[in-house]
Amino acid sequence: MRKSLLFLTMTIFYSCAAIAQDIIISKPWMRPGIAGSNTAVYLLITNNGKVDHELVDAESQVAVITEIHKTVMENDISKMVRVDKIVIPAGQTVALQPKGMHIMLMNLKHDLNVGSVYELVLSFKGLETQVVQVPVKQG
Ligand SMILES: [Cu+2]
Repeated sequence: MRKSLLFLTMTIFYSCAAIAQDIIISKPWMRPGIAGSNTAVYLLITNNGKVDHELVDAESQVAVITEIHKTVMENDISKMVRVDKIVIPAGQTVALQPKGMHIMLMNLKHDLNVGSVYELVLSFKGLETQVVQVPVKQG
């Protein structure tokens, strides 16, 4: 009886640990920008889990509005479109990169200069939010 309880406790502990490590964010960076203008955050999202995960929200203190965007071609003109979520398939890495998906920071509250680092909070459906330190770099 006691043995099975211990086993159960350990099972719960290990499954929680596994979920917490499912999503790995790497290589975050963003372009510099001036107050009142827009800029974008780029990064890699790796899903080491066995189920698909979804990025559903992003927040930043440096911008009035933060949105998840993708870039689409329309009549040979590229334009940005807001999306509700980005699916990160199990075992895969999704790149947010220039000319592709990105986190859009709109109406910057102050200048973002090369060398500065700012927090970005990413929300994944059903997972803990992730706080990412994003350095400002020249693209
Ligand atoms: Cu955009």
